[in-house]
This record gives sequence, structure tokens and C-alpha cells, in this order.
Amino acid sequence: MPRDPVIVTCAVTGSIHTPSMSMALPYTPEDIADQAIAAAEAGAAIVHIHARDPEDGRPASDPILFRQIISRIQSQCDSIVNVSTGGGQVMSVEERVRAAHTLAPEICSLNMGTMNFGIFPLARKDQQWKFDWERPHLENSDDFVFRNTFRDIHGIYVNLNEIGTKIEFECYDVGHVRTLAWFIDQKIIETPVFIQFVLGVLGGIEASPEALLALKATADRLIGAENYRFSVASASRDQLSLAALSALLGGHVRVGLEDNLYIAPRVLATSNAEQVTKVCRILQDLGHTIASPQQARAVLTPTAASAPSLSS
Ligand code: KMH
Ligand code: ZN
Repeated sequence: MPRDPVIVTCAVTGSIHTPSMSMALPYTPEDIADQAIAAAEAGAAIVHIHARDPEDGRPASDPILFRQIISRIQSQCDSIVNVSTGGGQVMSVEERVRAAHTLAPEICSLNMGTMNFGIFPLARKDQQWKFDWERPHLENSDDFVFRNTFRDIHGIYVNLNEIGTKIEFECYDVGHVRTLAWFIDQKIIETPVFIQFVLGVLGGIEASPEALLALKATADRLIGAENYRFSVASASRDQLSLAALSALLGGHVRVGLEDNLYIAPRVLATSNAEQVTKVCRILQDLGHTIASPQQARAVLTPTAASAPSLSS
């Protein structure tokens, strides 16, 4: 059977890692955009964007920074820009969605459940820190709640609908798939949906083949295989193996320094494009083709014109 082209997303910088962990992690708007453009040239149809403070790399929510990043990307390539509404640890939900609401990008992430989000194991004792904020950012995550209540999810969904932004649903565990299925059953969220299965966050499901199969089985059972497409992001060193498994299962893939700083065991990646090049090579060697932005656009369906309220 002919296989559909695989959509490669590159998550360029995120808010998990800090500048001291890798020289390659971009944090100025220019560097974030340039790495996104290079990732697009290497095969990424979608670039997933967070902003950071250009002075010290801390996660930032200022729409002006997002605008600088997005306009530089769009001036040089046709890739789909996906703006995060997950933001970073110290941001309120309002701050997290500010850039999306202001800029109405082509697509945004929407996180499907409140959860623990532990990045404190990354605060290695022998790490030299370039900036004061880095160590507390990591260590304080042992008391951080990543807030995504039903009301938050509904509010973000409705607002994004109103501005015509498509949505990628981030599911970090089987319960998040169930929550998405509930919204679909209530006819609040329309199918088909595009799900990003996010594996390996401490507080969510682990990064393993069994976990991916469990997420897919849950989505098949509760949402129906014909009603969704999926991609796999793995916050772990197994990013590339799980990407290959995702493609084998008919899914799409996400790589990038947001989730994983490495290109091989104990070898830091030199750029986002290096990871994109490697995953494209692996996928092509396995007989897959890589989706262009136009082919990806056909998979990312628009959201419904209007959504009912949560309690109706
Ligand atoms: N950093 C990932 C584990 C978002 O931006 O909305 C999750 C993520 C969420 O990408
Ligand atoms: Zn993100």
C-alpha cells in the first residue's frame, strides 16, 4: 500500500532546556528564526515556535518577539508556523496564549491536561551555569503544575477557532486522549483532529514503544482511527527511534532541540537542522517520503466555525 508522506515538525527551542546545556540552543529571535529556516530547508514542513528573552534565553511570552521570529521565517520559507500555547513554567495561561491571540498563526499547540512537568533531573550538579535563572528554572519544576483545566482548554480552543487558527492537540498521557475524546463526543471539538503524542515528560507517559502503542490504542478506541492523524514527539534520547516507529504506524514525527539536545548517544546536536536531516534520512531509508508544507496543510484540517460552551 502506498504510504502517505510523513510530516516532519521541528520544535526549535521550547522552554525546557537552558542555554548552558547546549551551545546550539537558539534564544535570540534571529537565531530561532534562522534555525527554523534551516530546519525547513532540511525537510521540516512545520516549525514549532517558542520565544525566549534575547538577553539571557529565559522563556518569554512577548508577542513582539514572536512576531520578529515569525516574520523572519515567513520572509524566507513556506513552512507552517506552529506557535506554542504551552509557553514556559512561570507563565500564566493568559501569558501563554498572548502571542497566539495577537498574531493568529496558521496553527497552535493546545495541551490537553493539567499535569506535573518535572525537569528538575536536568539540573546536573557539575553543570556550569551561564545565567542565574537557569538552575532555579529547572529545580523549581518539582513544585510546578502545568495548568490545562477543562475551562482553559475550552477557552483556548474557542479563541483559536474565532481567529481561524488550526490546532494540534498535545497528549502526554492516555488520560489526555480521553479528555480530547470527551470534547469530541460533546461536539465541542470537531474531527478529524491532529494529535501530537508527547512522550517522556516526567509526569506524563514514558518514552517507549509500549507507551506509544498504548496512546494509539486509546485514540483508536475512544476517537476512532478514521477521526485523527498523529505525530510523535519524544522528550528523550529515543526521539529518533520513536519517530521511526511513529512513521511505521502511519504517523508523523517531531524532532528538535525543544525536546532533545542530542544527535547520537552522548553527542550534542549542533543544530535543529542536523536532527531534521537525520530523521529525514532514516525515514527515507525506511521507504517513506517527506511531506512538503503544502502536503502537510492538507492533513491539518481547519477547526470548526464555532464551538458550543462547556456545560451545554
Ligand atoms: N515541550 C514539549 C514537551 C507546547 O509548546 O504547547 C511540549 C510542548 C507544549 O511543545
Ligand atoms: Zn512547545
